[in-house]
Amino acid sequence: MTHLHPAESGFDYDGGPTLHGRCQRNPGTGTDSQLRSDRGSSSLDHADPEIPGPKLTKEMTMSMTSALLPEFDREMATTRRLLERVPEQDAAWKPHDKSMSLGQLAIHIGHIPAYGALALLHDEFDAAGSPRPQFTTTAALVDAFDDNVRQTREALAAATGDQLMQPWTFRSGDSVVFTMPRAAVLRTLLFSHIIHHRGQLSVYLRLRDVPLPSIYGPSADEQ
Ligand code: NI
Repeated sequence: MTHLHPAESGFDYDGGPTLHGRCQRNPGTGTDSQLRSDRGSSSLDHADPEIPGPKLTKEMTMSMTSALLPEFDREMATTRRLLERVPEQDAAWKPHDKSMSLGQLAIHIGHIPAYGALALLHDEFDAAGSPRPQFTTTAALVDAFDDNVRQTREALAAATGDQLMQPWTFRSGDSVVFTMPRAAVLRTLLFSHIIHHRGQLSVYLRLRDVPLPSIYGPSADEQ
């Protein structure tokens, strides 16, 4: 069953992003190693007139990434604690006919971290024809999540102010779903998105009698 986001122009962006999918590489950012080597010489003291928003000084950029990284690490660690408890035998279970199955929800959460690297290293992402990964095992789910987290953390640690303020587009073929500065994409498509679905997952797990870890505070099962 397809998981839709009607608020986003009826477009489903839950197909599961892949870092090697149908996205446009940002010619200005180059490879990961180029990103790191270019960082010191990246021009942060002048703004591209086509880029909206304030100029970012090097200090402002560092404060943005130094604020985002601890949040990223904490949220991903919490999310992982829920994903590793997904009971494989209940993968097809769903709380309502209109709901995603537990397996679909878990695999979607496992892929959301990939949006960070996609947002930072590419100009846009085209979800049309993007492969939809299927739940197989909990171990494979956690492995995919770890890989996506690692790649996004690397990109985030190397991010420059220019990158964070550049516009980024999510499209489905010819249809543009949204265009926002990369910093806003990280906030919505990565952080808010995964926290939203993690909340769903916590309810699914409770309904399957799986003991819950603490999330923002102690659960009924763990302090
Ligand atoms: Ni979603």
